[in-house]
Amino acid sequence: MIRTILIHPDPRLKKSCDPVSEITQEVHLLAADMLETMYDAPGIGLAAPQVGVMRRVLVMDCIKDGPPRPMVLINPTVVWMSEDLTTYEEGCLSIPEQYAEVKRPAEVKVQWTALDGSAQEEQFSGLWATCVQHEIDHLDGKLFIDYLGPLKRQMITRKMEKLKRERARGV
Ligand code: K1U
Ligand code: ZN
Repeated sequence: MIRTILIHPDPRLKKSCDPVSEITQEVHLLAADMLETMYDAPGIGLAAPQVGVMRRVLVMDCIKDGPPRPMVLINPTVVWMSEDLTTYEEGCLSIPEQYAEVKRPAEVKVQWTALDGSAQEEQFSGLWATCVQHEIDHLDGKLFIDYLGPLKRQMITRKMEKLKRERARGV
């Protein structure tokens, strides 16, 4: 089922999420819905708070060409980050059609729990590293615009407020 993606500003996008304590059928359904929602958008990642669920779950697939690699990360934590940084022009499904350069560690090692309950660890680089950090930020109530200066952040927030007013009026 495709879920509705929350648009900034929304208080749920500013809150830190709670860890998943047990991988229930509900978590399996959430992950399946999040992947469907992400591919439909389309996007390369999605975090549970973006669909209004305040749990530490994210999905991503940064494969551009070739067979898809849908990933579900439960309770992800960054256990190592590279000193070298990389800049990427990021977007966000909760901030449609707005893009800005964000500087982040070029490589990160992440540990998480998979849907089958197994412990996982992987070192990400390139777009995968940028995406996983963007999604973990969502789980901590942080958006990519929080890395920008106050003027640019305010300008984007005003555009999103206008977009939400228009959508509410059915424009
Ligand atoms: O979390 C999100 O809002 C999803 C976001 C992830 C992301 C994008 C860019 C850098 C870091 C993280 C998106 O997927 S925005 C859409 C997007 O980037 C895209 C859409 C279609 C094809 C390729 C990329
Ligand atoms: Zn986002």
